[in-house]
Amino acid sequence: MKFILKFLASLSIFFAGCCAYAEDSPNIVYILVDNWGWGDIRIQGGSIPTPRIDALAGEGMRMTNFNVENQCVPTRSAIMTGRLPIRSGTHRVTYGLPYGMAPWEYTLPELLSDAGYQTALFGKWHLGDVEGRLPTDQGFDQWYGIKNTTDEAGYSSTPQFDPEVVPQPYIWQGKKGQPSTKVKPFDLDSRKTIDREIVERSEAFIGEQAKTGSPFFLYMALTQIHPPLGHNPEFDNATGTGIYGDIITEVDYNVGRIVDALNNAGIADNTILILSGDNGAVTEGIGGGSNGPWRAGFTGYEGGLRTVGMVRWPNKIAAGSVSDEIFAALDWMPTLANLLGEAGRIPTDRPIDGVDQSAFLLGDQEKSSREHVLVYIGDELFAVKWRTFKIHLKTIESLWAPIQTPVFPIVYDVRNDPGEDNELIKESLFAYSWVYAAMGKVLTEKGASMVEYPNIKPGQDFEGYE
Ligand SMILES: [Ca+2]
Ligand SMILES: [Ca+2]
Repeated sequence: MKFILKFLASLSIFFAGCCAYAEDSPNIVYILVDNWGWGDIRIQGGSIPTPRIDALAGEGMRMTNFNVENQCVPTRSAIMTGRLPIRSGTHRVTYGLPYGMAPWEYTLPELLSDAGYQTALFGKWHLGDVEGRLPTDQGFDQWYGIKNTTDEAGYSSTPQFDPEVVPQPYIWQGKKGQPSTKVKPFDLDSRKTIDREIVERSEAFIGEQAKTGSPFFLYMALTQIHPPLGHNPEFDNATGTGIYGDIITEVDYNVGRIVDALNNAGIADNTILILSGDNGAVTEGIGGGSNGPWRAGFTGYEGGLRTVGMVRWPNKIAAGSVSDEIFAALDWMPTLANLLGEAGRIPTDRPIDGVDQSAFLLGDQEKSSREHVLVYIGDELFAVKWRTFKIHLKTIESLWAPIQTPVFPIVYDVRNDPGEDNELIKESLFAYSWVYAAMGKVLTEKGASMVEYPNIKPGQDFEGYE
């Protein structure tokens, strides 16, 4: 009897410590589409039909002012950590140099694992390519996909490629506690089918987890629409508009398959489903890609930071809602932790730049909890978005253009001037210069925080602040 009581007591401690919210814990599915422009979906003016994505948008909140970082790496680290990428040394894409998140960073999948979730990444990681910095070192129970950029699929197609200098890129897989292993070369052939493999693995994971009943986090990071352009042969000439239309059609189909998988498993109502891009569309040289009304992708203009963003949580987040409030990729980590009742797990020994948007998503608060976005390109601060204004300290017109620095920062009202061409400082003869002071407050606060907590350098072995 004594033994049984002791056993029961230890069980209750186990449940209290590990899975206090397990019964009500919603699953989380994050579908990330690469290089997706704000205007690449029909419901936001896209030229290619995207019926599944448009329908999904109608079942939750569509965010028309969803802001990401400027490139693949920083947006992914922002989602994972809730921290400005400049702080974690993940502010730009690098090739062949040490990079990625230090193991010390506390990631969303680590937080969810600690809260009793099963976690999986299928797709592109791009946050570190050495043992110790792989997905299974940063909170994922399992992964399948590519360590670095999708650009690597093109390496072996260049005639001078030398695998003695740069190893042939591979598709990898791994489980927590074990070294990741090679699956097959990542080249122009496997590039065409990797997204289908990502979707099939995601479907299987959803089905298995639904049966076990334990909550899960699925991070499905598609490789589309990133160059080199290639798609599943099933979508050859899907729209008659060229390869970009075929790829958009494939993305819409793949999103639809995940929506169906959640429905078929009977868990759609208990799943927070997030769909977003990671930076704006490439519009030059690839025959497609639309940033909608926003100016110039991969720059400090709105086309470089505003992308597709939507979230569905049936009966919790109002279906069919559309919001132009500022929301950032940085906000997901603290927001999800709060929605789950796990805010106590958010680290307090480091700055977290994401804000809790749970009240805003649940409709308890009309306004977003965020008023500004810092726009970095690499390690340089290009602009600050504040309320409806955008203040440019530096500008570039495209990824390949030179950087220009105005004497007085350029100010636009992006709500009334989405194309950012009506410069308010000159037009108003400095009447709008008070907006500089609003920016100054934000920058003073962030600057002080970066003095107290110095930014981690790319690839640095970092073990914590004193
Ligand atoms: Ca990208
Ligand atoms: Ca970690």
